Amino acid sequence: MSVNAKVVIVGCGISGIAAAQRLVNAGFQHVQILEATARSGGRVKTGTLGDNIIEIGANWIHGPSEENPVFCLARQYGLLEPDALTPENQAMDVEGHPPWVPNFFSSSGRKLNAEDIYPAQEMFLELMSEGSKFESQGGEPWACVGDFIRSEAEQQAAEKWKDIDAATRCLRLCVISNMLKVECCVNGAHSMDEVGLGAYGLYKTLPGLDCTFPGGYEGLIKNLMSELPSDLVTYNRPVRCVHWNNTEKEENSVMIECDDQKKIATDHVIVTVPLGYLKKHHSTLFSPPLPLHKLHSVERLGFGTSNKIYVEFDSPWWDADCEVIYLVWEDEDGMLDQVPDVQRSWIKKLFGFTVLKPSERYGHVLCGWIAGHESEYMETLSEQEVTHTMTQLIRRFTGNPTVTPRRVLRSQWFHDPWTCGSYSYPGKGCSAQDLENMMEPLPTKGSLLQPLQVLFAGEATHPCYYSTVHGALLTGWREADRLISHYSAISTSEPPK
Ligand code: 6YU
Repeated sequence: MSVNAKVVIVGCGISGIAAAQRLVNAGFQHVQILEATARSGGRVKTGTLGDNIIEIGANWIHGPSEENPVFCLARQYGLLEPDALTPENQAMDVEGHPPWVPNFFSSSGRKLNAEDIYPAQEMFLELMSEGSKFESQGGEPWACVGDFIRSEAEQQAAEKWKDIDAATRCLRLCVISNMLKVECCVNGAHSMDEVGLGAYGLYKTLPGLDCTFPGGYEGLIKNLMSELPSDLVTYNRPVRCVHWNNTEKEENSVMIECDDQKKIATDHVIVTVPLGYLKKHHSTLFSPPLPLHKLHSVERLGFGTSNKIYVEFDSPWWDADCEVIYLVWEDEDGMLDQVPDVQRSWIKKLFGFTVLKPSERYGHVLCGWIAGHESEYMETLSEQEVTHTMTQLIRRFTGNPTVTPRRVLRSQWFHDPWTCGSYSYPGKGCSAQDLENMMEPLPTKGSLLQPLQVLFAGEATHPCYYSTVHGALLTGWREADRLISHYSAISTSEPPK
């Protein structure tokens, strides 16, 4: 098939690249990507800390197994380590919670005994799994995951832990606060009080123990880009407005207006901008504006911030087999995942660290995780202030007043003007219909206008793999396939010449 229709793709993240790849391979002759920044990859972004390769954006392949297209591509390009390729690794079903070896430290400078903590962790994970089953019931009687967890945990703690000493019970409830902060990072939400319980179960996990790219996630982007024509992407070309239902010019129904005033006429546009950007700029990005039902879904879906703070040390203060470090604040009651005074105590939102492995490759590097408004505030501080606060934090939790990081580096996704946060989650009152609305092309079905003028891809448009790289990639393929089917239907219905 050779298709002459013009397609413009807005955004050169994984979804935009995937859409372009599929269209070019199907014979579309006029495909163009307009990217606001100077690089491809969007939220797949690899950087360095000293000599180490680190991920500023996406970290893992979630569920690396046959059904995951990111895994299959990474394997095809030879980007993964042998461990990740084994059938055993692919078969492990951990439901999004990898069984990492933990170390627990407390705000009084003690290393906690894991046995004291496990009952709280176990209870929390059971509740989270229960929470994901509310899908069809609208979440009643709880609107959000936070309320559900608190209410159930309080009741269960009163029953199950009634015979244990008050200090251990109190500590376990502090562990629940810590676990809620972990979930804020996993979900990219400010608080689990903002994550809707009714739609929480929409997210689906794939089998396979999460794995990383030893050479960096961007290796995937580079390989995909090398298969596309080199002039397909125009960098540093932000799109200001998509004029659809364009009546000024007869041939093309869409006119793309760029920040530099350049205008590009096209038949179709695939918009892949992040939901955070869409929330902020939808009123100027589309003319005519988005239909109300679509707009309401853009508003109902959540898009928060989850940031990383990498910290490198000369020597480890954690166990050799440790894969994740949890920092438990002992003065927190009420199972809260938000700090009362963001400016003074933002650091209390950092749940802890994942350990970069193997140490032979990375040395002693930790990745700290912090979500929410606290994380957005952290972005406004100077590097020295962040380093100082991290140093104080680690000294306090280890009880070692001399431990000093060698280097610190943090991400700043909220202040990235083309992303405005990290990834999407189902907000309160959200349902599967909102994700359907997100992916619905314009003009909507039933209209007599030129069909498929504006199509929507990007992680926040996937019905069950939102917030992930594989979800984003699949949405790019989905929208390309929509156009491919459209043109194959036209070509088969044309009378023979
Ligand atoms: C994953 C992971 N991961 C950590 C962090 C982040 C994300 N994700 P893009 O934004 O890439 O592209 C859009 C482009 O558009 C971009 O280049 C812009 O510059 C451009 N643009 C914008 N405006 C424009 C304009 N006006 N004109 C022109 N261009 C414009 N995913 O699989 N594994 O470990 C993580 C993580 C810190 C920030 C992640 C992870 C999310 C992915 O990175 C993300 O989904 C995709 O890269 C998005 O691709 P895209 O093409 O859609 O947009 C149980 C349960 C609960 C549910 N959640 C559980 C899942 C957990 C998700 N975990 C993520 C965790 C981490 C650590």
